[in-house]
Amino acid sequence: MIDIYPSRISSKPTITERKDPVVYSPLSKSGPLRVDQLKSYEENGFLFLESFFTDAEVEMMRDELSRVMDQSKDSTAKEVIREPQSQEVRSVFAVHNQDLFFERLSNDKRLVEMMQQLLGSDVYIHQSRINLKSGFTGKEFYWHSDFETWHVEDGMPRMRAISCSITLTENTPFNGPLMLIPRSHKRFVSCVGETPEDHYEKSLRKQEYGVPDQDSLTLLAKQGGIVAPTGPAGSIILFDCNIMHGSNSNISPLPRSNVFFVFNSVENRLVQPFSGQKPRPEYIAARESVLSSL
Ligand code: 6CS
Ligand code: FE
Repeated sequence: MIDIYPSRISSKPTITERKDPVVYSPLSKSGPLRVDQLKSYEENGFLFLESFFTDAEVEMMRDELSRVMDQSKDSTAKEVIREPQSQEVRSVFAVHNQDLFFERLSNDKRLVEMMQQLLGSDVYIHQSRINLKSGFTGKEFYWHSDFETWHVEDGMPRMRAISCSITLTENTPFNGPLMLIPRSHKRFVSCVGETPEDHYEKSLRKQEYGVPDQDSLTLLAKQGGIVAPTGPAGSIILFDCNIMHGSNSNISPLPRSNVFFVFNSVENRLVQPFSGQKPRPEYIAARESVLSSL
């Protein structure tokens, strides 16, 4: 397969145009999202749906979150990722496979139908994770495009996947909310540096390869600005797989947690990683357990 989004190959970074649609269904096709929402998603690369879930649903999600957290604290499971310089839990991967509640949530009809509308096909979960950013000690996620990693390390062929981040705590300007560069999803920033073997063992704690250069980030931010949607727990941020995003450390006393489901089109299943290296494990990038969510 020809690599139309080469990255980590050249010694110089480049910015090229996106070669894929953003919204795959015609705007006239009915679905849960309104035409103005589809247009805004297409233009900016994300949608913020404030208070999407009810208070009762949020309450349940929080209980489940505490349960998963308690289980993870002393766990040696590979799905549990710890902070770079401490033993605090940073992320728990594949929650949709290990936990019935999160499995059901990942199949929530309201979510799945929005994804099918945006991606113009049936969908499946490519990756899921809970991210925890404790008050005072939760660490940052540096700027990145998820697609850059999923393409190079997982063999995701095209930009036809969406992250759905459900906030489990209030997101304020102070507790390290997700920051996005609007419109950056229409450009592909190829990164410099070869991918080390088993890169994920480090990168999920702190990413050092597949990191965009400062000139490209400056240009994208100059053109699109930076936004950080804030709002109550139970809100959703849908964002394109190629949008540039990141988040700051959390030195506020308030924790910030969210659960992420990445939906990929069934027409965009993983092939061999474009780095030529061995694929990352199933709990980070689903290639075998690809079930239709219908
Ligand atoms: O490597 C990955 O797949 C993950 N890493 C980051 C920083 N974001 C997306 C994804 O969850
Ligand atoms: Fe990311």
